[in-house]
Amino acid sequence: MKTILFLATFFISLLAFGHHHKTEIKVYGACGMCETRIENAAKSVTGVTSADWNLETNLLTLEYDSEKVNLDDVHKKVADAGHDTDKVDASDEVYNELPACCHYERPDREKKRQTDNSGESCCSR
Ligand SMILES: [Cu+2]
Repeated sequence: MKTILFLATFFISLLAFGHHHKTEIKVYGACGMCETRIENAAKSVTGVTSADWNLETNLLTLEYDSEKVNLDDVHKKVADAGHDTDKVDASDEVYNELPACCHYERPDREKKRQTDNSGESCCSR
């Protein structure tokens, strides 16, 4: 039911806005600081009009002009900022430079990771 509603909303917004698209991509993060970082990275792509990341679902809701935006660029920008997406992984260097509270769990990389926090985030609200 939720899916149907979501799809209906999606198609209606396509009709209403033409090149104005809305989509959700998965982006991994851990706290409010991550949220700001992720949203700013996404919005730095020309043509992205709105970016809203949800800490609980890890979904980044994007509104963008499909004539100007290649979604791959958004994935790359977000990964450059240190956050894995469902398409592009952040580099270990950038990830390691994030504040400790932002060290979200990386499902594929857990084995590689040797350091620090137990998974509790220090700055979540
Ligand atoms: Cu964070």
